[in-house]
Amino acid sequence: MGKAAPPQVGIIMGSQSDWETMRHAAQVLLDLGIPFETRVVSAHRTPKRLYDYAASAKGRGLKVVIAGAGGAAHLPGMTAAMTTLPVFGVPVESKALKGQDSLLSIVQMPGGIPVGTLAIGKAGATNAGLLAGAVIALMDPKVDAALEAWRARQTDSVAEAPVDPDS
Ligand code: RP5
Repeated sequence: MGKAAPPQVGIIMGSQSDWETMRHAAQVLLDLGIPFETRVVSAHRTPKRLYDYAASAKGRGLKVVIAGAGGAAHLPGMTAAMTTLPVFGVPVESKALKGQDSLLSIVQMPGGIPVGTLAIGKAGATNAGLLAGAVIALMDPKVDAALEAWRARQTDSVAEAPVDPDS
């Protein structure tokens, strides 16, 4: 059996509870045939794990990091502080403030340390996967074709007129 391809995208999240959201980024990468890894890395509960992950990401061959977190969501920003890889931040919907806290924590980065911030929740995770795919597609024609096909399937799936769900 051949060796598995090394991951090109790292999907990290602050907690196991974020996986329900972040799995939508993983699904897009699976659809596009991009090898990726998933890790729970908390800026607050496992700061050393975060340091080690971010500091080693580029050297290990990752091209993009997708970081999802909720509440006081420091994970994407702290990751971006320690790597020059593109970092896409996904605000996870929090219970108390519906993810507005997550969004504001992630989006308001100081100039010089960029995080590409997505929408709150599933849409943001899906789009983070697509943006990571778009970055990899610049270097990989197979992924480019898969991304074009993904978008074409989506277009084809949109009905011309609404259907009554009861019929
Ligand atoms: C953040 O706190 C995580 O990213 C998560 O969204 C939130 C809640 O974490 P749990 O208490 O569910 O582990 O660090």
